[in-house]
Amino acid sequence: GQIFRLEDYQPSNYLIPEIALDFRLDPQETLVTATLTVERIARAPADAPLILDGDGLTLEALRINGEEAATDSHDVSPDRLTITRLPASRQFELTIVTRIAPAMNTTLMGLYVSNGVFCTQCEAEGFRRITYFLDRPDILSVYTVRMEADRSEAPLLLSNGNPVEKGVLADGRHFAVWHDPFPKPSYLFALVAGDLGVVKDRFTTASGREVDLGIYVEHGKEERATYAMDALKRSMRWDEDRFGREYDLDVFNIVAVSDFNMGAMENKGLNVFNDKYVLADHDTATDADFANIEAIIAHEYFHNWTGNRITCRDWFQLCLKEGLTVFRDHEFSADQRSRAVKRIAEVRGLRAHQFPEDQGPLAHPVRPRRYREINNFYTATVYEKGSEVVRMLCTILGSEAFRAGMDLYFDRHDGQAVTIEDFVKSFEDASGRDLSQFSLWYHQAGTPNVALSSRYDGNKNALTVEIEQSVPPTPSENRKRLMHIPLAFGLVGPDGSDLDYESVEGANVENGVMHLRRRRHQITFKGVTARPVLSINRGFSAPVTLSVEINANEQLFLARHDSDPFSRWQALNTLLTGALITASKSVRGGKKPVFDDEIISITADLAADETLEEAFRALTLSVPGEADVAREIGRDIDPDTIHAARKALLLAIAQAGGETFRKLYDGLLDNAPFSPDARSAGRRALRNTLIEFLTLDDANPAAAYRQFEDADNMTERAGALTVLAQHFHDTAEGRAALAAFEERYSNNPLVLDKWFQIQAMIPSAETVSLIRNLMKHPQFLLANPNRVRALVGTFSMANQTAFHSADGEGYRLVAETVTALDRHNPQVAARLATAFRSWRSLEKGRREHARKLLSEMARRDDLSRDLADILERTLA
Ligand code: B3K
Ligand code: ZN
Repeated sequence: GQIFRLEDYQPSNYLIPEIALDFRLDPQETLVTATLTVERIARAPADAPLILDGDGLTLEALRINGEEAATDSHDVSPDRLTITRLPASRQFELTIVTRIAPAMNTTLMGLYVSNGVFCTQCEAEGFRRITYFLDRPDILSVYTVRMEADRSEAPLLLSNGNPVEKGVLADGRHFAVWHDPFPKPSYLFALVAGDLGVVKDRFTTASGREVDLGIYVEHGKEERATYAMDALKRSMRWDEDRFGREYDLDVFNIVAVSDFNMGAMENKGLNVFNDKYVLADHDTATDADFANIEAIIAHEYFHNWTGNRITCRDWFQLCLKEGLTVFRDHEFSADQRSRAVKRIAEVRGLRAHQFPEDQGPLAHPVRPRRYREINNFYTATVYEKGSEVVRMLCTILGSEAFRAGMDLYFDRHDGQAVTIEDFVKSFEDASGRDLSQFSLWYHQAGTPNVALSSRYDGNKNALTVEIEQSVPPTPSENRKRLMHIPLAFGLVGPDGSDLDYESVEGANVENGVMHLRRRRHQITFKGVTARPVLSINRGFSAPVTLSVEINANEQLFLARHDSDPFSRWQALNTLLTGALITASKSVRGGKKPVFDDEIISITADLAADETLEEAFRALTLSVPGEADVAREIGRDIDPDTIHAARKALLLAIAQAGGETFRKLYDGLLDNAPFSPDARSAGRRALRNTLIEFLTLDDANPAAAYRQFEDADNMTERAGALTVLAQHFHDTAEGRAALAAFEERYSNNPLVLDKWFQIQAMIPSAETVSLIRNLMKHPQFLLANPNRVRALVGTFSMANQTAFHSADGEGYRLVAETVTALDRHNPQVAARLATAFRSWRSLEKGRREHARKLLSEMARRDDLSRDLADILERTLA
């Protein structure tokens, strides 16, 4: 397949300042008439051909300046329309008529039908499935969209921008016209037509613009969209307060659809959402669902400035909008909830998803230099590491200079399609700092490692820290340059508060941050009056791995006393991970795992410490996952031994917690009516963490079953069901709870997804056949991405023992699903296939099973470009 390279970027010879689209909507056969104002740029030769992108299109008619185009003036295929004979004038009009079949479109890219609703998804390259176009983000056009449809099938007709006209037509049809005054790239085009219910509200912007807000959902589900509406209004206000960014149209609409390839899409003025990220009430959604809805509503809304008003020059610049917008939504959630808890969750997510990507065959820089299929680059690296890079920029510059840089960026580039270089330059110019070494974070793949040791000289009152950075090699990048790594730190004194120092040499140290720029630094702090414990990478200021020479006592000290809550959690997490690695080695050697009493007791102590917020205590009590431990072990992994070690640790904590945990659990029960706020969610999180220990300590499912039955909200109901499925799936209680849940929610596919998910995680030799059966469940549909992700996606990502089962049957299940899915929906198939990305780090038997299946899949000659690309890179 063709490889696209950053260095080959060429500006287009033609621009399309305006486009009028006319849709005769029909599920089987939709006619699309696109009228383009085309402009040849001044320096292009007059005979430059106009090459328009298509994807599976049928051309019905082509007119140039209103005249039918001669057959020898152009060359057409489903994937391309090349016009070689064009008017001599620099500006002319093209009319293109195409015919498409939305109901047959299973890829969920372009125009398709979901549950009877016409909707579109154009990012990255879906617009070319609607009409021939210069389908690239640096072509910005003003859109006018006219839609015509059956009035009873599609009473609602929406597109980008503001509504301008509507009316009734003959034969039970009607039409609407929308106009978007802001020039935009084709990937932000959207249309929705169908019969939906709506929640309406209003928002007045800081400068007094009245905005009509609408969230469209299936009839009867309107109540469940009220939380999303609230989150939207809070997002709009926050972007004004924090970044000075106001909304710019008279309407802002969100539509929830049930068939969607990802979370949501930021189309200008018309966001389209996976209904999973809109619909919530306490009976059907967990606190995690509420938090996700809040974050994704905010994310898509924030794109209006970071992505839409200022967009990407080309798809290599994807992180320009995604990394930045993730940073913005993280900050929003941190302000709405607990900053420390949010930060810990972000770092756990980064380590679980981005680190394995960066450390495996699919590693790529935050700004990639080449791709075969751009849809495979909507990755944790582009999004999450991209956000970490922006966070570091903020740490390095300080929040004032950071804000000045953002303001300059908005000022300078509003209405443009730009690059990462333009973005970084705004910060250089606003702050007067040289960010060239810092920019390597965008260009160099791999997770840097920082090795560190320290010694204290009591006679001289001096602490000396030796630091060395290294960046591991990644595919096609062997030699790495030295990075600028900002490490926030503290010198924690004997009473737990940070010690001062008089002077420092060996590196630039300011505002509690060491700036590493060389391979090695020897940093000496003078005037340190007592022996400190070094707390390093506070708040996870840099996305690196650490190799620190620090003994367990110092780590325990930090877990109890560090003033930075993130670092307290991190210290404990490091201890627990270390204990699990040692324990799994014991298991592998046929020995019984043993755990240090101190580690067990501190975990129990922190959980019970009422001076800490409940959500934080729940996090300290969540033992690192099996995948976290596997990642730290890094090679020759045997998931069964990790599972056994972790189970032993859970038991040890459960027994140590005993009565204390029971009292704590009972004390957290409150009779207040349900509220999704952070504090209440924290209490539920802690209860859910405790119930696992209580049932393990009892060796009996009764307590979890009671919670399952008594729960008045989904968080506690699903939490209890998870514990039952994880540890007691073959007991009467386990079976009864699963059956009751299925029965209660049999008509709600989004909730049934939780039931699929919880079963997909059962650590049992029977799980593969259980999943094969569940795939025959009447509510399971291979065509629906949410169902596939809930059942097979969860299995591959969150069931270490069964997915990696020693006989290779887990791999076979996923491989078969990927192959079957690839024929309908290549994007989701390719994403599912990334579950194999760490196959080389497994022990030999499993590695061989994975290699065989991957090679078999790769040999097929009917693979999509999406899947072929993932398989090829995974095997390379
Ligand atoms: N920009 C979209 C993602 C599009 C994915 C295309 N394969 C959602 C988001 O990041 O906000
Ligand atoms: Zn985004």
